[in-house]
Amino acid sequence: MTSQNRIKTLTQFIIERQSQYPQAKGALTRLLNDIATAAKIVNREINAAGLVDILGYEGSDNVQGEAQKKLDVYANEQFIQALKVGGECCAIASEENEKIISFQNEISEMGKYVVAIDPLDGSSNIEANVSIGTVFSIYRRKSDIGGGKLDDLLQPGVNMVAAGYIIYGSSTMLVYTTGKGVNGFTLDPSVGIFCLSHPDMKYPETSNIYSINEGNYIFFPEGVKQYIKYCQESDPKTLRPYTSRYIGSMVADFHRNLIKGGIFIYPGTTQQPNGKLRLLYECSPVAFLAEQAGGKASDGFNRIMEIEPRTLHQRAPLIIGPKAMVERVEAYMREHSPEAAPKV
Ligand code: P6P
Repeated sequence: MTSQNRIKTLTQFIIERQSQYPQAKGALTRLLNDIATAAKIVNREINAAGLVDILGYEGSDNVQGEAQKKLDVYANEQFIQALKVGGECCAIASEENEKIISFQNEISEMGKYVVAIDPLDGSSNIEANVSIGTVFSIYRRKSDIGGGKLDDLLQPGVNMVAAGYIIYGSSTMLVYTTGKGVNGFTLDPSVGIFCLSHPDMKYPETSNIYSINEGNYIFFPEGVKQYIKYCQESDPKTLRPYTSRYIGSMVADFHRNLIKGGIFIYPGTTQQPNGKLRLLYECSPVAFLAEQAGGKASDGFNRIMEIEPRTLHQRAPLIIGPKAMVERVEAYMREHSPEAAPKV
């Protein structure tokens, strides 16, 4: 096998990249590997879910008031456990937990990082066998000793050290960035190793996919309605009418649009002015990835990564994709829906 097509594993890649940070001592490397380990365990259960009685409801509700599926609970437990024993993380914010989980054991209290995570996004699709995902973001702690604090988690996206997602689909992939580009790794389930399959991921130059739940059309701001009309006009030189693709699983929609090109919009509506998606562990991590892939992420008026979170489960409108597509939506929002600008 010649060197140029030798398989590069996630572990090899992370260690190689660590050498680009002179001050790095391996903590982030170990943290990313802890996340990858938990992802492999969750992946195994998701693939087995159809076989054993793990589908259905755990019987409890999470902080969102959503009935928790067993896999939601299982995934949350796996990531929390992996990060707790890994010792590099001193606190977690999870979609499944109302408050932060602060690790008080003597190893984790020395952890330099905190993690915000949606352990299983899109879980309402589990029974339909639609791709679902884990989304995570990593920050340096601000506090200096002891278990992590709420303030360690309430940081804007520009402070992020790393972000990524795992998509559990026809194949399982881990896609992440540490601020030097986006790289995708596909799991070889026969040996349980993530292998580099999508180096240096970038949005395609031209894109013609738009992803939005048009069932909410009547609740959209006028600026979004005008943009949908723009997508549906016929103009072959700008590849319109665009193709509508929306699967109701953000990780799957985001991943497809990153690879094929396309914009994903979950706007604020008259019913939910801040939209549905959570800033800390959904919008900010994919915003970091989008920017690193040459794209843009906005709430319609502001850069997602500059929004200062006030609360752990705060929502934000999300318009994310190739820069030109996002900027067109922002122009429509400024012209037709200035009143929708989030009150900072
Ligand atoms: P709607 C899944 O529940 C989720 O949080 C995202 O993964 C997805 O993009 C969105 O909600 C779908 O929401 O209102 O279109 O069903």
